[in-house]
Amino acid sequence: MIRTVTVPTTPYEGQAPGTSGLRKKVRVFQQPNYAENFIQSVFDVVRPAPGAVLVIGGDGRFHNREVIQQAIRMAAANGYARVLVGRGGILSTPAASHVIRKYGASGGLILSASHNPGGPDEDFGIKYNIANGGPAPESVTGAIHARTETIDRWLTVKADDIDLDKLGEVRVADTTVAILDPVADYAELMETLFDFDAIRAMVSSGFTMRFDAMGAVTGPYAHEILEKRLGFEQGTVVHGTPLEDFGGHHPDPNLIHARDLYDLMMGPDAPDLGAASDGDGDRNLIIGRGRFVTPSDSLAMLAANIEIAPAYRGRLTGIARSMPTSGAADRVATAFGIPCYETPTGWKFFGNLLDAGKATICGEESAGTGSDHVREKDGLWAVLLWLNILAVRGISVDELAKSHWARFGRNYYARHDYEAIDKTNADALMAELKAALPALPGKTFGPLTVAHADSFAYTDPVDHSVSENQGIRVLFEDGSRVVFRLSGTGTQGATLRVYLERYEQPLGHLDAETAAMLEHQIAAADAIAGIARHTGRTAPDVIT
Ligand code: G16
Repeated sequence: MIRTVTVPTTPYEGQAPGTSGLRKKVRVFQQPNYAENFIQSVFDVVRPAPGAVLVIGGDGRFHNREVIQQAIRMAAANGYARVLVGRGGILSTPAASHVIRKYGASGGLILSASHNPGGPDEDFGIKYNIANGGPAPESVTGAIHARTETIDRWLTVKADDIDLDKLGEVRVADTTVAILDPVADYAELMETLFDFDAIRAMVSSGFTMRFDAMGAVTGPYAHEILEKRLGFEQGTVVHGTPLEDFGGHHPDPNLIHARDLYDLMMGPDAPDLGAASDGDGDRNLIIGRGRFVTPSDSLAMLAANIEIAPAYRGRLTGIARSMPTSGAADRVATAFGIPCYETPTGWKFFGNLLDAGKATICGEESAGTGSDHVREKDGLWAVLLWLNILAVRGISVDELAKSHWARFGRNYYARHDYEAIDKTNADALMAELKAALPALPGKTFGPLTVAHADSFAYTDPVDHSVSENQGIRVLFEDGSRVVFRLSGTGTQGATLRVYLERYEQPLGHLDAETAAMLEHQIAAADAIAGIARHTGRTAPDVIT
């Protein structure tokens, strides 16, 4: 059955070409043909071969089920032999990545707007992952984007909605649709990576934790793995039922949106470990009793200890981090004599490095950490690796952080976000900044002198593709830096992110206040970019 397209706008309008997925308000997605245009554009670009398998799942947010039913009919009309769907339409992003790999699927549709809020007036999203389980690379997302601009029809079959809550197989036209347990394959994979016995022993000797699933997709995974398999007492997992609106919260595991967890961890009743994950389960937050660990530090600390976990013994070939992520991981790589790759922001840039065995662990400042076990960042995986390390080393998070800094030094780090600013002003700020780069070296800002300033470009070491304009870096002579980028994931106006970093030697001030340590970098960032002048804002909305 062929449907003619009537939607006047192209789905991607307003999003940069190459953005991994489509992310818009639910109301936008509810327009007739809107999601269908995007899904058909994906199918037109990837052209499923005979026998092809497609995975479909999402984070359970509002509008998930409607789009899944439509996507199943469209997959049938586009010739997929088999479609694998998580029960209830649920699959966390890392679980979807694993299912794609395990069952040899040609790709998958993941329905999520990640950490953005959900509900009728909030956000929705769809992204396509390729056969390696990872986000589609820019060559594919660019082709999908181009196709959305010319598409004039989409294909579907006439079939009723199927029961998404019943495990088993049904036929939709000539396609077999299998409803899978969304947790089972993922939980089994985790058991092969980590020393569950060591963690169980630590739990039975009194180690406690709180895991905040934030009303989002990781609830069922965390109940099964942490409470059922590892023996943490019931109630360890809070907000563990995926809700269409995430209980009205913003499922972003940071110090603003996971404030309750932070307060608990800083108070007298703190358990040994506090952790949280986001809407689709790929991000993580780690807080020890009285000790918050930045995502950049978490990457470095996990990398330095990853060989403790059984599946990684003798296997750390390299580390990869996104450019705005702090250089803490680089110190570990240097000490271990292995490479550390600096990629643009976006998990898709890690795919080639992981496929080629050049990197074993990857991470980003935006609270994503993962390894070559799947091709997405993985929130629960990071929590389990922390647990495995703490269980074997027999120390607390705070002790581990302090011993890490005493060995490698500490990268003080903060990100300042200016949210929902006018897009024209944001573009003007970035354009002016870029034009000013050549004149910056040698200039001084308080005690800081600019050593180097550029617009970050990346050449993929595997396929040699080049990605330009990936953020502005200003490096100072003392080794500190500021980085400026516009977010690619916001759905309202523009979000300016300013990343601030300063390194302190092992014998320096290792336990100082971050804001005080970054005082000069903060002042320099405003002076260099004219943030207040362009945005009218004198302070960031969010500091992480
Ligand atoms: C997505 C990507 C991440 C990336 C983040 C950047 O995260 O998957 O790899 O770090 O966007 O966000 P922004 O452009 O807003 O800084 P997620 O968790 O939203 O899928």
